[in-house]
Amino acid sequence: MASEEGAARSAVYSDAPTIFDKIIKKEIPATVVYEDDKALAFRDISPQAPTHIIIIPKVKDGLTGISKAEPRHVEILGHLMYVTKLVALQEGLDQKGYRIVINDGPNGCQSVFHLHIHLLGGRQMHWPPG
Ligand code: DGP
Repeated sequence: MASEEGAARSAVYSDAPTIFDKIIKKEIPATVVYEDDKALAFRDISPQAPTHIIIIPKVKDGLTGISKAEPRHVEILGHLMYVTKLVALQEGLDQKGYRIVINDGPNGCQSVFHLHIHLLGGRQMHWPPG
């Protein structure tokens, strides 16, 4: 079993601050590739592709995962999608393409309960995904 899958299986759902809050507050290091007033993008610590970037909202506001989205989150969700496109362009992924992923819950392999978009690129992706 991949370590990410093991982490997701043992993850306990919580609305408590996560490791991503420490990255937002610069309490732990991360390789940040994009930042604005609402969003932060940084390289995944356990990359699953040559380019693997995590895009998050700086304010979680209850958005522990996409399944918790409410009407008030529509604007930030749209912003995060647009930021993902900007980061893909910045990373030179736009010519050959890329994949974006949002894991949700145990079956979705979510291990960090702060909504995040995975941007994966730099290799051929396969379908169906694992
Ligand atoms: P998910 O399984 O969808 O919840 O993805 C969480 C991702 O977060 C996973 O791919 C690894 C990444 N991650 C976890 N902790 C850290 C960290 O401390 N730093 C960085 N850069 N990434 C992390």
